[in-house]
Amino acid sequence: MSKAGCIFCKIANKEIPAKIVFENNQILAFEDVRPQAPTHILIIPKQHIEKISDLTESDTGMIGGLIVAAKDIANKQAVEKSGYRIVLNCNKDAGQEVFHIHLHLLGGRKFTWPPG
Ligand code: DGP
Repeated sequence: MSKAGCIFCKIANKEIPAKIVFENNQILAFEDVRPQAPTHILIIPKQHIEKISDLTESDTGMIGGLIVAAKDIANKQAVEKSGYRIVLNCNKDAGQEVFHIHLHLLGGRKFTWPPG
């Protein structure tokens, strides 16, 4: 389930600290250490999966759970009315730095489109 050396597995296992905003059996959400917006939360599965392109059919429920958790957290952080963005980077061209699947929940400012 966990991968040695993975920073997000270490956060999920409470081996290194993070500002946790939500947790259940499958999912952990915590503040991004380099926030790009007033609200910047990372939502991860506790199970180690490196990237979106590694998902299989059996991960459908888990991925859906990440999005529902993001919606609930957005409500709690009071950004649902102003709006928010959910970002999921896959691989190098998208800027994925940490190879453990994570949603970025970004809110509290206006975002541009197309993204950079
Ligand atoms: P990505 O580029 O999509 O792989 O985003 C990785 C994000 O993870 C980036 O916004 C910074 C954040 N991050 C990296 N290391 C840590 C950490 O140790 N703690 C926390 N809270 N966030 C981290």
